[in-house]
Amino acid sequence: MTAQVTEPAVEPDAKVLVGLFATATRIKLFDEKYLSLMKAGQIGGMYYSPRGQEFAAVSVAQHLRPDDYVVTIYRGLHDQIAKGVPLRDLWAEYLGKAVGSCKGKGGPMHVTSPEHGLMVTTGVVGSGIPIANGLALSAQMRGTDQVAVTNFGDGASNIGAFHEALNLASVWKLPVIFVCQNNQFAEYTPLSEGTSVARIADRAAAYGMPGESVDGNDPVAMWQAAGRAVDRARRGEGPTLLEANTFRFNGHLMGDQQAYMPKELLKEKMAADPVPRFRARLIADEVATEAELAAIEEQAAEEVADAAAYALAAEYPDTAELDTDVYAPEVAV
Ligand SMILES: Cc1ncc(C[n+]2csc(CCOP(=O)(O)OP(=O)(O)O)c2C)c(N)n1
Repeated sequence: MTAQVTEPAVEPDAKVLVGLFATATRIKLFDEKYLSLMKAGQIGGMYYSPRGQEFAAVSVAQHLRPDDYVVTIYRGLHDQIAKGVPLRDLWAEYLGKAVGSCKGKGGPMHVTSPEHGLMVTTGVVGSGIPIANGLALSAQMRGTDQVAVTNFGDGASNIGAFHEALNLASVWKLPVIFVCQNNQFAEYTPLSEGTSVARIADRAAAYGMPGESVDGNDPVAMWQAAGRAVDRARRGEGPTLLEANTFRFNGHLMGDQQAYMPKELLKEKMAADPVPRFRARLIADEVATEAELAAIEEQAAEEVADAAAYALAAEYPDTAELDTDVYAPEVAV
């Protein structure tokens, strides 16, 4: 059984709601422009689109301070933007340019930006989860109230590192929020064929921590659940497993023909695209006007276009840089 949630829900104010929409819009437009340039053959490489999963990232990160930590995966653009990595740094890193967040040596699979708290992006499924424990342990040992969030997929919750990390985080009461962005597929395998439970949050009970399964496409429900988890961690009460139920619109990676995907399911999910749906909700609830949201979209589009142009015009790293920042300096013994 998943632990009961007893804390009352806090209602986000208009500033928070509009902020969530603005960040989700930046992610959506970045992703759409990136995909369009790939399709036009102007840029290459591997790309794992997070379209459809925006609020699983945005509604969590809204609770984080710049000095809090985030760990993410190859499908991490939404987590990176939500944590505050500037679009120019990101776009340049995705293209392997010298002005990228890792001087072009990380690429999309390894984006790191410690000054913004984006501590690591990993391509090895499940590997980021224990890293978040280490970050949280360092905060605990230094006596700060920083928290660490680790984002990963449903498939990663079947990896040994997930189970080991949840156990230890619970024993040591580490300030970690384990966010499983359950997009219903691990590569080409649907959840029911590879995972022993229907609700991944139920696994929390085995490790003596609260688990919440939330509609990850509902920005408010997600924001409320994340708030509870972040507050618990900051108060020193230990970790939470938060399952954000969501969906990915563009398959596993760019070029995936999605032959394994039931067409009707994809159609139904895309018709409920969380970003335009939230836009309509903000207008219907009179939180913002059509003109205000259109202005946000225009500004986001300009920012994305600027970052893309900046990255496309930038230089690749010089070969003389090949070994720089790769090896640790020798330590005298
Ligand atoms: C340890 C390891 N095993 C296998 C792979 C190959 N692989 C890459 S992504 C992926 C699926 C992971 O699915 P999930 O955790 O649900 O995340 P999603 O891609 O759906 O966001 C697999 C098996 C890998 N990168 N690392």
